[in-house]
Amino acid sequence: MSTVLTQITDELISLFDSARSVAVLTGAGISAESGVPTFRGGGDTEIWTWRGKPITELSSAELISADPKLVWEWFDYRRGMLKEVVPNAGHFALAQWERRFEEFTLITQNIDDLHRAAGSLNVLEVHGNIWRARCLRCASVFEARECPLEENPPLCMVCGGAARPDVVLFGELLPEQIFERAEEAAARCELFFVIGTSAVVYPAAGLPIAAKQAGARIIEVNPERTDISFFADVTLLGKAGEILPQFLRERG
Ligand code: BV8
Ligand code: ZN
Repeated sequence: MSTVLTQITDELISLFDSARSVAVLTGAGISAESGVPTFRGGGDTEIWTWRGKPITELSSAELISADPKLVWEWFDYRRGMLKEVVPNAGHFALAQWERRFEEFTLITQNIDDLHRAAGSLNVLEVHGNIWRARCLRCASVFEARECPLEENPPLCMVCGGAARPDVVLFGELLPEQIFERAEEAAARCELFFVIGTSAVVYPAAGLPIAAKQAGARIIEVNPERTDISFFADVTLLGKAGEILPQFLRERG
């Protein structure tokens, strides 16, 4: 049965201090305090829609084959929103955590590049990155930072072929090696933090379950309970930007 807390306890701090191997899974919630809209603003409110289409349709394998131009317009709209945002205290805390543990793996579902911008190095982007494009002909991956897009679709720098966003769409497989490393980290860690995710999108949402089965303690950070709260060891009800830095506070 999960312990629900609204602030960190000394017991949690000593668990944190004595850990050797830590893994973290983040979702849209960690970028909320940077002004990035989440997909489900929490609870079961309406899923994010654009031009009347839900994200599960806009970011789908079906639509990229049917109308790649519209998919690029959708991602260019989101790139426009991301252009001005900067990481928040939650992102910066995790960048500091990385230097604290013998073994630390940051697994993110976010495509917003904010963990890297905050200085995190070992980041597994299981759903890709919105600032990269991948060629449909030669599969080259390249940075595509111009926003708005100069041409739709952007053309491959290697072969001139049409490119697509280097993100994982619904109905598409995750990058194999990256997800394998995420599964390994979940199976090896002593502490598995689940931060700012509703944990409904698979297979990423299966990682906390795998970690629990491998004996890890599950610590959730979210202003709301989620689908994993029932098996988390601790649920810290609050905002990532306010809670995560507390783990680094001066020890008495
Ligand atoms: C696949 C990139 C094989 C693009 C994304 C098993 C069961 C059911 C369905 C499936 C299943 N297996 C596969 C599926 C289908 C599907 C799926 O899971 N569907 C869901 C909707 C049920 N999965 C897939 O399609 C995956 N591929 O399985 O391939 C296959 C192939 C063919 C057919 C079948 C299977 C691919 C999934 C990846 C899709 N791409 N992103 C883009 O961004 O547009 S997913 C995208 O949505 C995000 O990356 C993320 O993963 C998800 C959104 O979730 P969250 O990040 O958690 O955001 P959300 O808004 O929901 O929650 C935010 C939370 O933060 C809330 O709890 C809130 O309270 C909290 N919060 C708010 N403020 C704060 C905060 N927390 C802390 N601090 C705050 N300040
Ligand atoms: Zn190419």
